[in-house]
Amino acid sequence: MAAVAVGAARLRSVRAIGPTTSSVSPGFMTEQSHDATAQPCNPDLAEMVYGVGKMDYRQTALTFYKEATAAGDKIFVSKGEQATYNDAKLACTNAGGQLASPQNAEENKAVLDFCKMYKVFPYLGINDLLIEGSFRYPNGEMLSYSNWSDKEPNNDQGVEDCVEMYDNGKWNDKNCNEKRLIICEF
Ligand SMILES: [Ca+2]
Ligand SMILES: [Ca+2]
Repeated sequence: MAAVAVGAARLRSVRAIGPTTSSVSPGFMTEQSHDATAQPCNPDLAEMVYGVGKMDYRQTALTFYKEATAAGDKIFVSKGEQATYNDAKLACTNAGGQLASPQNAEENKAVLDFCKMYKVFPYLGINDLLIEGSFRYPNGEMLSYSNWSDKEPNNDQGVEDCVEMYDNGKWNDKNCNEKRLIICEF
C-alpha cells in the first residue's frame, strides 16, 4: 500500500504545478476545473492512483483530470461523458491520447475501475473496422492481450466492429454507433 500513498502524494504535487505545461487540447477538458486545490470528487480516487509515471505529459494529464488512474506506463482518464465510437475516438485524439486500449490485466483493471465508478460500459480503442474479425489496436497492431467475454466476439448481425467492456472486465464486440463511456489513455 506504500505505493498508493506515494502515488496520491505525487498527484497532489502535480496538481500544484498548474496548467502552464499543458500540451493537451482544451477540447476535452472545457468543463474541468484548474483549481490546484481541487480534491478528487470521488473519495476513493486516491486509492486508485498509483505508480505515477515519469513523463511530463502524463503528469499534465493528472493535473487536468480529476478522474485519473495510472497503470504501468499509461494513465487513464475520464470525465464520465458518453459518445459514439467515432466521437469518443476524436475526443481522445484531440486531447493527445487515444481510447483506452488495455494491453495487460493491470491496464484492463484500470479501465474496469472507471466502468464501475460511472456505472457505464466504456468503449475500448480496439476494433476490427479494418479487417472483419481481426481486432487491432488503434495503431493497427494485432492484439497482444484480450479478455473476451464468453462467445465473443460474435459480430452480432454483422455490425459489431467496436469493443465495449462489461462491468466484469470482459470484452464484447459492439456496434460502433452506441454511446459508451469515454476513457482516454496517455
Ligand atoms: Ca466485426
Ligand atoms: Ca458481440
